[in-house]
Amino acid sequence: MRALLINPPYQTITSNWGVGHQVPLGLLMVGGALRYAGHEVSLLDAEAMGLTCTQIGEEVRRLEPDVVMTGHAGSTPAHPVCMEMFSEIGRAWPRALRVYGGVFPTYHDEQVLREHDAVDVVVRGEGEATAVALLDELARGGSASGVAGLTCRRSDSIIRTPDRSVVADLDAYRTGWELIDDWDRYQCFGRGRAAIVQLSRGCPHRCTYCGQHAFWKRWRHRDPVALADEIEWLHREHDIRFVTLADENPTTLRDVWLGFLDEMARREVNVEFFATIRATDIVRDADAIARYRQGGLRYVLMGIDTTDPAVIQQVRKRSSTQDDFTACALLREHGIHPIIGHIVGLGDETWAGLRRAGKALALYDGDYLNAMYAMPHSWTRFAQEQAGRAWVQPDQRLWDYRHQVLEERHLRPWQLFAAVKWLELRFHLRPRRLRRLLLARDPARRREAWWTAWHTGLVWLMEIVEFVRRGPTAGRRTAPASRDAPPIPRPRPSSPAQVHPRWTDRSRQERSWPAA
Ligand code: B12
Ligand code: SF4
Repeated sequence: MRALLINPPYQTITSNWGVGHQVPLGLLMVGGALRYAGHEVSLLDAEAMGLTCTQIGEEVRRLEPDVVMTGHAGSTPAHPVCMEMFSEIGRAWPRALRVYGGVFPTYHDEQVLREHDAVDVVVRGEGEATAVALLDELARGGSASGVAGLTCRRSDSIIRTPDRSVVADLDAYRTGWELIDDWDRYQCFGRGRAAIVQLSRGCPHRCTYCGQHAFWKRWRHRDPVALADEIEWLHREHDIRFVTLADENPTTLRDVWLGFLDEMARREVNVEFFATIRATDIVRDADAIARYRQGGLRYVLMGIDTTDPAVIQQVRKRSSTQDDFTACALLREHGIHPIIGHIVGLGDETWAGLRRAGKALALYDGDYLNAMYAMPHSWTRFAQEQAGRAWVQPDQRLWDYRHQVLEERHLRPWQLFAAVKWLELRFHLRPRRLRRLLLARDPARRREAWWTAWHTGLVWLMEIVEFVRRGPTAGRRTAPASRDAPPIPRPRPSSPAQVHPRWTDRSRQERSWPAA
């Protein structure tokens, strides 16, 4: 079967002005599995190429695939543009089966099929095995309804086939790196070309606002040596210098985590890492933080989430302010940048509470602050607990952690927005932090810090511009009438952009991984 994977044209301020576009790992993993099973696969990264839906439709008509597949990392806010894109593809090339996967459609499968004729099949959960089974079945002349792990239409009804069990051996599948035709599109932190990989899937914790632990069902890990081989190969073949670990919780088993880092250190590959790690695990590994650094770990995002001990309890974070403080200090001492993830709106926000949070965050003395808003994703316990709270943001495109969605009793949306911007500014302009980063002795480090300061500043500014532009609609109160999903606004008109010419280069189909 000829499958076309499309990274949808979902654009964010954080990607366009901040960290940059990153490889669509979910699609690459599905694509690798399909290629390995003998299907012909191509990737169109419409996000990184800045394509419009009309241009995507034209490409699809030209390529005449049997199946078009999409899904996006920013799954909930990307949903409206995925639907707009599928509708356009339906008009341009109606013969292709349209398959949709990822977090949001997994939890809203029936609703998506009910509301959108443009979608034929929703793949629930992990995509590799289900996508292969689906295309194999279609190649045999069968139908989607005979394949486990998906939701589709049969006659006039929507059917959910039985759940598929999770992939037990993560090394059994390989990522379809050869689907990427221009690695220069993907860069991070001013370090050059960047990739994303997973050492593990899942998380043993149960924070109430997070749905990722349930999505992957249970924690599993790859062979650390096989992953180190793959990263070394990416560096050698594609000059990858920066790698993001997409794991929810890579440190779950200390031996596996340190085994991976030791393996990277032994190889002395010039690759640095970004990972999201719990403060409690950093404290657990206090005697081994030097090994984190030797393995190439450079940026650590810690979901500190709140500086209020009562809220830490309420969201079942299973950590403490002391852990958060100690973890930041440990990382800093070893030349690793602590990025503090702070969520606004988990509890009731007040001016006094936000002032206290600002002081506490400054005390932690992390290098960067990633301030986010609480999202009431329907599949989380947090959403159930907040069921009575009104939404100030019904536009699903803005359910992206960067916009307030839940109403605050004590603060109006513009007040909360101003407070968050103030929190970010105050944190990033601390003299101690500025001296440490921007005046670092090592010129390469200094350059990287200036790059990051510039891009962090741009995101900060562009978010203010966007808030002001949205004007009065920036925070309109709506009752939480439906817990299904917010209404989807009418698509915006498309803007012109170029189709990247190299995408038509079929020779890359011949490249394969691994080399050895
Ligand atoms: C790495 C990462 C990023 C990176 C890179 C994103 C990228 N281009 O890949 C960066 C930092 C850029 C980023 C940005 C954002 N991210 Co992000 N990100 C992650 C992270 C840490 C890992 C994602 C990942 O690669 N997972 C591994 C892959 C293999 O999983 P997957 O994509 O889900 O794919 C599997 C299945 O879902 C399924 N599947 C997926 N698509 C499809 C399609 C088909 C056809 C099929 C069959 C199957 C299928 O099969 C895949 C393999 O099993 C997760 C948190 C986490 N630990 O999960 C958040 C996460 C995905 N991000 C999230 C969000 C919201 C965003 C932003 C919108 C935030 C913002 N406002 O800027 C932006 C989106 C911008 C963008 N252009 O991507 C949310 C999504 C939540 C939701 N339900 O909507 C997550 C879950 C974090 C969270 N806090 O909840 N992100
Ligand atoms: S927030 Fe992090 S630690 Fe908590 S359940 Fe989600 S992935 Fe696990």
